[in-house]
Amino acid sequence: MKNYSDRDLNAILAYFSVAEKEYTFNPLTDGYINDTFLVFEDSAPRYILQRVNHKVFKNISGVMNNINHALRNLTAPDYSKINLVETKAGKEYLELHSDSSDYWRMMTYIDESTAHNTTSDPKIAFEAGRIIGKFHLLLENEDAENYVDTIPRFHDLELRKQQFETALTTAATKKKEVAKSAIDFTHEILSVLEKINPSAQPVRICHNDTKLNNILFSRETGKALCLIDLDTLMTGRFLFDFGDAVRTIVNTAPEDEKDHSKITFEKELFEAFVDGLAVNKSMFSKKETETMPWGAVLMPFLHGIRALTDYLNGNIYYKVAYENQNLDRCLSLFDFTRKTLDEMEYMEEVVRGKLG
Ligand code: GN1
Ligand code: MG
Repeated sequence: MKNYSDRDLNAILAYFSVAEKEYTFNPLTDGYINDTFLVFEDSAPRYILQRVNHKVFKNISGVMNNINHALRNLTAPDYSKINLVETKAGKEYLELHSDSSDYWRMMTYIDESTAHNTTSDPKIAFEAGRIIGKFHLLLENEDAENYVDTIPRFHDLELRKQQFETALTTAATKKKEVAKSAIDFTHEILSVLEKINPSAQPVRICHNDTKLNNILFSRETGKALCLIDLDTLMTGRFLFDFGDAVRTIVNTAPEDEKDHSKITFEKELFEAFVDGLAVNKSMFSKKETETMPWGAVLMPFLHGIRALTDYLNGNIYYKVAYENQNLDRCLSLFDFTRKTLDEMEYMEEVVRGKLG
């Protein structure tokens, strides 16, 4: 990411409706797409400031429209509300044009909150399930017409397959050799997953990136508070949110773990997560509970094929810290895909028992 000084960032903040003073900033570097900063006022964290990646999110007003619509509903005694901070001109985001176009937005920070990249604690897995269910319950009656498809076909396997195949035709032979096992695995799993048809599932307003570290928890009580990173909030199918949660909660290793012996499918965490979902189980239709476990295979695979495609394309989509990071992420995601596929029957039984 570009290096921003506190002075640069204070100049950005001056466009927003906040008290004019000297703020300090901490970059949050876990995301792969946007540039994110925690904003401190008198040494206390107060806001999140983000520069939105315009190459990925081409329709920023669509993204902000979706967030705005959802935030009106995403509030309850057991769901913390996030507020957008408007610009002084009364807009939800700031558009700056110099050498390139820059888009910035700001929101309130939830006090005394924390996030986890991974967990081995079933209480955290339960809370994650509970808050994801709550998020869906709060958005259940939303009119899909009000939401813009900001990244069309985001979790569409057919699209990701086409992009992968295009990348194969242009990638250097050397790269294809290095990635051979990943390429072979892709062909193998595509033939398995082509049988599932998410479009037959009911449409819901989904978060579409329900990684564990997109959930805020209270430092004090350990309860889940709300979901953050609402950029990909748009229509989807519940199995997407189920699968992204499983891949980051049930596996105790980070998503780019190179030592695959550390990548595990932890049944205790899976069951705790599904118990958390069961708090709002009346929301799920039979059709959804039947195919939900496939989400746990589909999502790590989709992220894996996307990372592989980006590796073959020369790392043009995700931020990478080193040349082969996308390939390492892909191999790790594929390893977990294999592990969830091995647990399909088990997952079906648990989901049927707890949500059916
Ligand atoms: C990207 O930047 P971040 O972490 O919010 C990606 C997600 C992936 C994630 C990591 C718009 O999200 O789909 O889950 O990396 N978001 C987009 O795997 O591509
Ligand atoms: Mg995201």
